[in-house]
Amino acid sequence: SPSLARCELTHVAREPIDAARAVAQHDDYEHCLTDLGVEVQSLPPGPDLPDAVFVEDTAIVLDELAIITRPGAPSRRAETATVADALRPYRELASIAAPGTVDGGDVLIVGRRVYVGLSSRTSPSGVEQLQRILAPLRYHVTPLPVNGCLHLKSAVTQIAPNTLLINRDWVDAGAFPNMRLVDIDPSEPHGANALAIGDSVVFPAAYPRTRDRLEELGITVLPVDVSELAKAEGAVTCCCLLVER
Ligand code: CIR
Repeated sequence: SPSLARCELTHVAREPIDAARAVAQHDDYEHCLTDLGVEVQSLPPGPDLPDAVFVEDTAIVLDELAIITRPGAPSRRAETATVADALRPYRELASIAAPGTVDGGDVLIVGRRVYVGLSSRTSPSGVEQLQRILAPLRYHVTPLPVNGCLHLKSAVTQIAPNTLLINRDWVDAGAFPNMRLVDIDPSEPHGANALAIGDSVVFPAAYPRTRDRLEELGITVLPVDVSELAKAEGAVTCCCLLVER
């Protein structure tokens, strides 16, 4: 959105955002996905929806269906209509109803397990609705407290089979007893948000020390400069919804 500079902010201080630079960075991000063999379908900019670029928060896409969320920030609720239209050709749609709220950034799917962050954006009613929608599909929904960051996926994301990248200050590592955990470098607290596509991981260029840790494990890391989007409290998972076909 050309109004990105008016985005919601919760845990980071407002800094000037260069909208043109943000657009250029987003273009590079799209090219990175295209190079990985992803077919990118871009949605039109939302002039009055400052946070519209963060499409991840508006839907949860599973093999069986997509769930249109009800974002926790009222300023973001109108974002869902365009995303629902875009997903309808690919998935049956379910949705989260008032008063529940869910931001997709709070939803981490690992196999049949769906971890849901109880952040300032996602409410217990939203979690219950997810449980009701997903239990018949044999997904197990686990709510988790998150502290100090915007979303669960600010604190933990999947980077390889059975492997999570985590900032233990923001989420309890004990919630993932059977997974291999890779810690972010302590100097890069926002470094836990990585976007795994196939065998590669799209990752912010701003976190080289955490990147080194991933590469030491043999993971292919594709760095992208998302500095302007980071000023809007976004990172790499939040700018796309992955739909497997
Ligand atoms: C917000 O506060 O909603 C946006 N400024 C940032 C959302 C980032 N979303 C995400 O990481 N899933």
